[in-house]
Amino acid sequence: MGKTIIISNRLPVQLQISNGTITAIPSVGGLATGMKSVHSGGDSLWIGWSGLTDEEIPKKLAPKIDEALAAHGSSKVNLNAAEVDGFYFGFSNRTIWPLFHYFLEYSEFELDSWNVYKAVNQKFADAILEKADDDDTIWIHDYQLMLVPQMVRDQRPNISIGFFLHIPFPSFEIFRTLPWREEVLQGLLGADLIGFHTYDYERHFLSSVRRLLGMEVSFNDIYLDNRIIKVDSFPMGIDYKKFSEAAKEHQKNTTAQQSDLQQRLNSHKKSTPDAKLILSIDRLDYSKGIAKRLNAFEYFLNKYPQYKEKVRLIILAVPSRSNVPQYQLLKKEVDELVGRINGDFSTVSWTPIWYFYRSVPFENLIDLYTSSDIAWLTPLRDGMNLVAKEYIATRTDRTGVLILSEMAGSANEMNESLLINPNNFEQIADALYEAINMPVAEQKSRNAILQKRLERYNVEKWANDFMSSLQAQKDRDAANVSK
Ligand code: ADQ
Repeated sequence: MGKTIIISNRLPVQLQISNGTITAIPSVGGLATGMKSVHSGGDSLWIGWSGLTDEEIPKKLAPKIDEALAAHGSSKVNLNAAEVDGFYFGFSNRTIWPLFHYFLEYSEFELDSWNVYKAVNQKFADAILEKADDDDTIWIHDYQLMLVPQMVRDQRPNISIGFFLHIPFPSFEIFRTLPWREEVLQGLLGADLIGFHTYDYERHFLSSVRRLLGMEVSFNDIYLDNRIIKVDSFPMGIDYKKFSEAAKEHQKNTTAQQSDLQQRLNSHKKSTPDAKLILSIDRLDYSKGIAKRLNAFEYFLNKYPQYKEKVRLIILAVPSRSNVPQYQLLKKEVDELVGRINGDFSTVSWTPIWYFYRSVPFENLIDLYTSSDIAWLTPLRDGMNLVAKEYIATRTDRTGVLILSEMAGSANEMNESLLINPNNFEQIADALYEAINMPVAEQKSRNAILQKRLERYNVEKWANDFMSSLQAQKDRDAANVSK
């Protein structure tokens, strides 16, 4: 049994350089946590970009960086500023991201950035090939690396390769507009197993394979001349225990131990006992529907004016991809909307929206989840949306209402939440009304079911299911060859 090689755009560690010393800090993100059961001990390696361009790494420190990463089972792919620009900010985030989230009008089809994407994918493939043995298992992640599976397959025809897409795969009618659609599909088909969050994404992908490449597809198998590729859905979970235990600990905090944020949230609740806190947390991304959500909130305040001075919307937006013009425009739009709505509705004792544009530490995330009566997530498209799952996991007394867009992958597994169409303001305003007035017993019975499901299908199970399925695929191939 060989080793496992995981490959993603970014490594699960962050490098910090100060005064000539280097520290590698493990990331706490969902993927890094999820892969813990796969990426542990000495039998796995994670390959990815370190987050620093060649220009940012002082030459004499380069060997030390490699050592620091190796201590975390990681190895870096070197990228210069021009490569990051064309591959990451260019093709990945100006072409694929908008297209796969159905923002066709934002999608740029630039030959130059496509060429950089190809070249950088080859760099990632070369990094794998340099480290991989034939009996290794390779797990490639996400939309930045869709050509890597075939690039590896070309050199190592028998190696086991899995690919997982973290974002939606769009319907054929959208996907077909991509000038390099066949190349992208062929790149993915280098894998033995291709995983998506939902059955719909899987179906869209199979339909594109059939219609654009004319390949034989049966159920969820794609037949090539010499091998069979399996396509399946693996809905990603969260580290349930981490969130629920942090919430339990958090509730034990004495006032002195509480963070400034927790104290403020609590004092707000004490001063206005029938007040409701509505929370939304996302990266600042147009796919998350933040601007529409603000407009819908204004609509709600006008439709149900009795909740003025009673509800407060907390918007926590993490800065993201601020080099891409669409993200800069969105930032401006959200800033202006928050300013206008607060200007129109505020009173001396009430500001309807608290808006934070930053990333917050884990403790504060828990403060927000545990203090909010309602989580309100309205993505226009979202591969999965882990925030919805994290909110439910922290509700240890089972109170709290989740209002979730039906366009999020997680909506498939969270039917007990209030599902809404993010474009339907009437329905959203009514869902907010329903959430505010939902009896506690009903909140608890809905959340009990959700929690049970999330606890069971946690992120570790997700990673293990994917790996077992890849192993089964390898065994099936071996059996076919020996026939
Ligand atoms: P994202 O688009 O980043 O992920 P999401 O799944 O919601 O979206 O994950 C965001 C993560 O960031 C959550 O774990 C959340 O706790 C954290 N986070 C958000 N705001 C934060 C803040 N201000 N401070 C600190 N932490 C914050 C992509 C896809 C998703 C898919 C995931 C996983 O777009 O659809 O669910 O990958 O596959």
